[in-house]
Order: sequence, then C-alpha cells, then structure tokens
Amino acid sequence: MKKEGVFITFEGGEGSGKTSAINFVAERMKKAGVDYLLTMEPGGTKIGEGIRKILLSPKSKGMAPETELMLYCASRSEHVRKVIKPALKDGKVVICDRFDDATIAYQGYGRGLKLDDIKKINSYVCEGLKPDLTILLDVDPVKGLKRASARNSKDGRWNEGRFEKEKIHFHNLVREGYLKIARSEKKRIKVIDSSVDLKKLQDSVWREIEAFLIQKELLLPFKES
Ligand code: Z5A
Repeated sequence: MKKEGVFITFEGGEGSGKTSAINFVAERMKKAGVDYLLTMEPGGTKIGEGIRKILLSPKSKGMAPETELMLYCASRSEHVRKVIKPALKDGKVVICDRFDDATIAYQGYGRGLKLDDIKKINSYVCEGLKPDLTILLDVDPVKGLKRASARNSKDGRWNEGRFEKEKIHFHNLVREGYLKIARSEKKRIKVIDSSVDLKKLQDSVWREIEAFLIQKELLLPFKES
C-alpha cells in the first residue's frame, strides 16, 4: 500500500509572495523527483473555478459576508473531496495556495464573522483534514498591495479584484488575524518575513519545506560530494 502524502498550505496577505514561493518550491521538488501536486483556493476544481469567478469579481461588490463564507467553503468542500484527499491517498505532496486559515483570517478577523461558526463550518467541509505544515508569509499590507498592483500593471491585469479594493484597515485586520492563528499553532505554522528580497524569501521557504520533507522521509538529505 502507498504511503499517505503530506498536505502543505501557503497563507499570507495580498502580494506576500505565495505564488512566487510556491513556483520556486515546485522547481526544487521537480529536480529532486518529489511526486507533488500544486493547487489553490478558491478554485482547484471546475466548480471551484466557477465559484472563484463570482467571489473575486468586482461585480460581486456588496456580497453579504455570510454568503462569501459559504462560497469559499463550498469551493473547499469540492476541492477536499475531489482533489486533495485523493492526491494524499496517492502519496503526493499537496501544496495549496490558501486553505482554511484564510477563511478564519479574512471572513473571521477581516469581516468580523464569529470564529466559532467558521471553525464548525470548516471542520464539516474538510472532513477532519488539516494541513501538516503551513507557511505564513508575513508582510506589511501597504508593501504587499504595492507589489500586487505593480504585478497587475505589468501583466496587464488592470482590473483590481474585490479584495485589493478593500481599505488598508481590512488588510491590517487580516494580517493580525493570521499572526494570532500562528501564535496558537506554533508547531504547524511557520511564519516567514516576506518583506525581504525575493531570492532570500524563496531560500527561507525552501529550507522549511526541505527540512519537513526530509523529516517525513519524502526527500533524501542532500550530501556534499
Ligand atoms: N480568500 C478569502 O477571503 N477566504 C478564503 O477562505 C480564501 C481566500 C481561500 C484570493 O485571491 C482572495 O480570496 C484573497 C483572499 C481571499 N484575496 N486577497 N487579498 P487570489 O488567489 O487572486 O490572490 P492572492 O491569494 O491574494 O495572491 P496574490 O495577490 O496573487 O499574491 P501572492 O501570490 O501572495 O504574491 P505573488 O504573485 O507571488 O507576488 C506578487 C508580486 O510581488 C509579484 O510580482 C512578485 O514578483 C513580487 N514579489 C513577491 N515577493 C516579493 C519579494 N519578497 N520582494 C519583491 N517582490 C516580491
């Protein structure tokens, strides 16, 4: 029987460097022959992609926070059952750009919905699945939003999403929320300062992931020849 895989999530505010760090980690894992799957939330399935469009569209301005919560969780329900659990069963290292901590940080600390309600819904939706390791990239939202906006202009993504349009106060609440979650789960969540330059950030992230994969016997320790 195949050994169960591991579930690694990336969290952090807008422009904190999740995508850049995940792509770097994927390159390293590919070179090392690790069997991995990259995925993201909201999204990761056909239904999830449809929900993502609704959630991030500026046309959804004014959506009730409770509706927003249910849509993120509906996307997650599909994702857990159809993609994440089967991949873990198949022995893969699953790397997911945002997961349940994002709902606590954004809909809980950011929008002010009750944390206990969110935890109950998350637990129902995830059927007990929790990340084995979470990398939280922490950066001042002013800096993160500047990076995201520079990237959007470069890529021709002129239309900012619904969350990028939120006031800085909202992004500060989300950041504080993430840091509170991290303080309560120090073993699972590794906080990495993402205000440093990109190369430094990618190296720090890889060091955490490499150590974790070696500990789980999914990667052989590198030996100098
Ligand atoms: N959301 C929610 O509310 N509830 C939930 O349950 C879930 C999500 C799951 C998804 O948006 C939104 O949904 C998200 C939270 C909410 N909204 N917000 N805010 P998304 O998937 O479209 O976007 P995102 O997750 O926020 O990611 P992002 O904006 O694409 O940022 P990123 O992936 O963290 O950053 P990046 O693309 O790697 O970097 C951005 C740019 O900065 C890029 O040009 C990089 O080259 C540059 N960069 C990155 N790091 C550095 C450093 N260290 N130095 C210099 N430049 C850097």
